[in-house]
Amino acid sequence: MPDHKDLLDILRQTDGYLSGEELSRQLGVTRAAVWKKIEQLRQEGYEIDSVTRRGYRLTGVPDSISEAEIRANLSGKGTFGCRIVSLPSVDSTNEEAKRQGDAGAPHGSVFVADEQTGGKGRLGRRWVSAPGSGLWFSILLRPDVLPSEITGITLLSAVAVCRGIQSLTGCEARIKWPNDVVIGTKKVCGILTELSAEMEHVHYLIPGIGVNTNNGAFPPELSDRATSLKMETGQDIRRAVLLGKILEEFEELYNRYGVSSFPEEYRSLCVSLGRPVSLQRGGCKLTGTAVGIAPDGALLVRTQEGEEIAVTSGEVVVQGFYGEKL
Ligand code: BT5
Repeated sequence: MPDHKDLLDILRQTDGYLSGEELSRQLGVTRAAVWKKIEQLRQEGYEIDSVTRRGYRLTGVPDSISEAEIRANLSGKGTFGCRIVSLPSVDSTNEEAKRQGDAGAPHGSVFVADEQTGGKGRLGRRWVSAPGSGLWFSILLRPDVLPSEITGITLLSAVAVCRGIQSLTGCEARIKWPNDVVIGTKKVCGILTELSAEMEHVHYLIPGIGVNTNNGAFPPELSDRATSLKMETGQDIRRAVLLGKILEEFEELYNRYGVSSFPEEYRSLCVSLGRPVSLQRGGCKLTGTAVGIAPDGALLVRTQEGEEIAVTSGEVVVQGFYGEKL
């Protein structure tokens, strides 16, 4: 039997038609075996044109997140994606990354799923992850740092997502501090970073990234605040291509900044800066203006009373976004 991936690779690398005979020669198998694999690929959604006496030609690729499709779209040096685990359904790709992280999976492993039955946001919130509608993935990192030194990773991941979206779709994705990627005033992506550590040592770190790609609609409670790349561009998005672009950007940024710092670009992409904001602190509501991002990633807010405070966690409402009031 020819390897599925080998056949697909040959078809991908060929512009015109390739005869069954040529394929069977290159793969070292019978023409009947080639035909069987072609049928299998068609069933997986690949469009393969066949013309008598000319042979086969790849004319369409499905929105598949199979390992083969993801590998075909990886362009980085190979650390991120050294191991790819692609699942049809999982509770949460972060949970899968933790399970495999505990079992020794290497730095740079990527876990991706078509559907999450228990997709998670921060603080126990739910992340809507319907089958096929988005790119849900987690990256396992094993940096040699203290738990206090990982303050840059969520911010760096957000920049990688913005760059990946921009390069694939041309959409100007921006960041709502700390972990939301937005297009216009709606959320297209959320990031949840989780950690396994002792006081003196990080075992592993998992940025989990969810990008809405092909959703046509959202549940009513999200319709004011959520959007998808398809809703913004009108185009069908191939998740494997988007994943390849995000991982390429992630690799470049990670090699430069590690987990403790983040690119200056974060500040120029951050829509929270310069806008009126409100937040809860010590049981009270504070309003003010977001004026900066500290080196440790905290949001600096000048309150109405003129005091400057550093916000390290929690929800910050930004005027004009998600249909929320200050
Ligand atoms: C986040 O939390 O935004 C982090 C989301 C991380 C999801 C990824 S997917 C891969 C990996 N595996 C996981 O299980 N999680 C990660 P937070 O800032 O707490 O925002 C959660 C809020 O966003 C919810 O309370 C909803 O209001 C909203 N929300 C839920 N699903 C959404 C969606 N698909 N698109 C936009 N907004 C959504």
